[in-house]
Amino acid sequence: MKIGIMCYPTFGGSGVVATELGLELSKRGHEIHFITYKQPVRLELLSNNVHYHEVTVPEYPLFHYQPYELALSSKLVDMVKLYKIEILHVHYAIPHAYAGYMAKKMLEDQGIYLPIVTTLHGTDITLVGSHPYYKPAVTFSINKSDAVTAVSQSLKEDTLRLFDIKNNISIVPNFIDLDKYNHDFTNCQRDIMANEDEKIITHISNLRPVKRVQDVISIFYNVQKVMPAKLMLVGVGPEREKVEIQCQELGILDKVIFFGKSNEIDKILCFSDLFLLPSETESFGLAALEAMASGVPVISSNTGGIPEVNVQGVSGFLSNVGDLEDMTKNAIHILSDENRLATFKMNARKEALKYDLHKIVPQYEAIYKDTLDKC
Ligand code: GMT
Repeated sequence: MKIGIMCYPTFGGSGVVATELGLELSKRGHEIHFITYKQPVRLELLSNNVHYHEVTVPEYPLFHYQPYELALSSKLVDMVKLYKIEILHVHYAIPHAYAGYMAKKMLEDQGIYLPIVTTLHGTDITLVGSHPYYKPAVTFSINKSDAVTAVSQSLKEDTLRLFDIKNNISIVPNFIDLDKYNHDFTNCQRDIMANEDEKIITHISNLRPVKRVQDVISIFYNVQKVMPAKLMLVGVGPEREKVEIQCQELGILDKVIFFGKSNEIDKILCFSDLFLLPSETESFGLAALEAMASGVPVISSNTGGIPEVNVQGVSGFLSNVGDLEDMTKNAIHILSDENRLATFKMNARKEALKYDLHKIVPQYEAIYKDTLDKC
């Protein structure tokens, strides 16, 4: 199939999923066309089957807001005609599902039918999409998609609760390339980051308020009072300055390593002992799955789709949002006993196997085929 993929090119979960999906589909013989404003961060272009089409928005002083959706749908129309793209998969409803629909209508005018598969990822529904300013457009574009998927049962339920949806929503969970995280743990270069007796705790996110990064610092602060430990904080975002000040005030700045953006997540996870994800809301928690695939147990909140990924008492523990006492207790429980830690590490990896990309990507292929057959 010739498949167009529209996504955010950044480090965010939806962009990562879209990119990994496109790359795997290309390995399975499909021709993939990424259409977005910057080359996606995890995109490897050294493949015959992968193309990247950049959307540029010329600045014009009249516009207070530059019309990205217009440029996106125009680019899409051109690329569909040029490369004979058969189906479009949009990741993150805003504004991709809307721009896709506009392109579809323009193409229809020229006798070309372009079916659209929309994948909902989380904040496009729970935080941003349900805002009254966007809701009518988001509802419309979900209902006008030829197929709709959500990354968890929880996100499907949120979508049906928050929007008036007439379309069926299939659940296709996020997935992981297990080979990427299949470490030889003797080679992790752990000694670069910490002393032998220190436990390594990690958090990876876009450091937005929804991630509750201050809770990460508080949990780490409590843990390092009981045992030697270091915190790896990966990602950039608006909470960074606040948490730096928090670390300074708590006197733990020397124990926290701020990585910023990183393309070496697999290496960082390789030497991690525990992953923290205390988010306010999380439709899936791809970062937790990446940690589990690396054999890193997860201490998380029990919100949204996280309980579908992190299994209580098996791959880690879940607590109510903001229950720092419980999260600290659970973290210490896992880290304080080497045998227990080893069991949790093994279980985490085992749970992650359920999300092997070889099991999940064919589900998307089946949806594309089904959608094309119906046209
Ligand atoms: O985590 C974020 O804030 C980024 C956001 C995105 O769309 O890029 O992530 C959402 O999609 C991910 C991939 O499907 C999910 O794993 C995340 O749970 C989800 N984030 C939230 O729901 C907050």
